[in-house]
Amino acid sequence: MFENLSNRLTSSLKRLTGASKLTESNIEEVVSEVRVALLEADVALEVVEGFLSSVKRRALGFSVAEALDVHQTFVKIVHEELTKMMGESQSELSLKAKPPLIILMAGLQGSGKTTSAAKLGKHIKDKYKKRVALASGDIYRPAAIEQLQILSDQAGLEFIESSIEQTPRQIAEDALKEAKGRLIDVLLFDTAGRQSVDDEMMSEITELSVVLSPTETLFVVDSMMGQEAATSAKAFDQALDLTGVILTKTDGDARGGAALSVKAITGKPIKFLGIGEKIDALDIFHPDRMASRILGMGDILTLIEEAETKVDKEKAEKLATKVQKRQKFDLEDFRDQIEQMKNMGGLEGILDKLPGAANLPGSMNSSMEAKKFERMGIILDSMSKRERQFPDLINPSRKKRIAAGSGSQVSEVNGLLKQYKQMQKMMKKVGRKGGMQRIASSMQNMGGGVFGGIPKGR
Ligand SMILES: Nc1nc2c(ncn2[C@@H]2O[C@H](COP(=O)(O)OP(=O)(O)O)[C@@H](O)[C@H]2O)c(=O)[nH]1
Ligand SMILES: [Mg+2]
Repeated sequence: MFENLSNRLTSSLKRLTGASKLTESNIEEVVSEVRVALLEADVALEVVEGFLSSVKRRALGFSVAEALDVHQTFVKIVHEELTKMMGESQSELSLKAKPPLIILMAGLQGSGKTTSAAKLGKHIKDKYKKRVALASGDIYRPAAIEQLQILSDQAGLEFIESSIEQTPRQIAEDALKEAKGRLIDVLLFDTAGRQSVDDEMMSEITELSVVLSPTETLFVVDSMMGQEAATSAKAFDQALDLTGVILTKTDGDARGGAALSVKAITGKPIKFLGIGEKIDALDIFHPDRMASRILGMGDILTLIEEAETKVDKEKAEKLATKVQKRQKFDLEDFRDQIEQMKNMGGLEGILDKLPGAANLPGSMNSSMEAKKFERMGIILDSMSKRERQFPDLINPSRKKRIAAGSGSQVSEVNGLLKQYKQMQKMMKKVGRKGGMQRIASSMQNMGGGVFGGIPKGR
């Protein structure tokens, strides 16, 4: 998300590099470029104007002495105002109510309600160690209930059955009873959507809201709708009193207008981002970190958290200790490393959060990268354990056998061994440094040339 905006903003702000002070005219010049950038990102006009007038007011208030580095000062102001625009602090779910606590999912058809219900359920189960159940009140869309059941199984959640013979109201009443009986902590209730906001849908979901009296009512909306997303959220909010928004499909949205408009227009915070189709493709929305990402500073904090939750910590620690002791880094370790990278969602998920990610060439094909890891795994599996422990054993005839066994070419086996050697060298170098640095650098190494263009921090 935000690639275009990020590029535009960083280049506009660079205009101030080297300026000796903030004046009405240089501020105006940058502000008018920022305005165009935001409008192109499809941020609502009223939001853009509000934002720019705060930025201008604050920038003009800086005296020369305070604004030692004009460019940095201005970036700081923009960062703070962007953060404010998206909701200031991160608003977690409130899970304190008496169980079963209800979360109601609302939104238009195809926005990602069903997918997000399962993602969110998994998040709550993993992070808060709660007993989570899913139930579906979507009796209109064919197989909507089955879809939720399948996702529920995938996520390892409980599922409360329902049937299209029932009314949504009956389903809600039954689900509530069943959740109590099964000692469920959190019940996520999925609902039907329509193509556009209409009275029937509104009265149905309002009725469900009365029956369920949810603690959280989350509006699920497709980020591709741009500022329209904020307008539809506002319509739902008037009927339902939303507690927050889940912005989906941000992985395919290069503009980001929705993320920037929702809070300002509805007053309701974005709580989560859908970042892909997979069950764990859900990010907690942090306005300040998002502002950093927009300004090309990268979102290292989220990256670290992901590394912490998704990488097998014990294995990572073991690996670090091993390398630290100047023992060896063999192909077994290399295989673990590749496995861990796959868990982190491959390069796609990582790249997006690194500083300067937006400046990467568009040709970066991350699904190709993911396939590359798959293939590397297969080649490594075709080696014997002994060969992985003692890579020097791998002579030309063994290479041929490994290539044949994994359905690859000898050149691919050579390529893998070369990458392993590079990684080994690098592991030795960074072995003593902190965990994150180690992970980040190993990833850079894995990506080979791909990462070459990323400027390191700022
Ligand atoms: N790429 C991507 N696809 C998503 C995301 N969230 C949902 N989808 C896809 O959007 C489609 C509609 O999702 P669904 O949950 O059925 O929407 P619903 O009609 O609101 O229940 C499905 O194909 C999902 O896989 C996301 O964050 N990223
Ligand atoms: Mg659905």
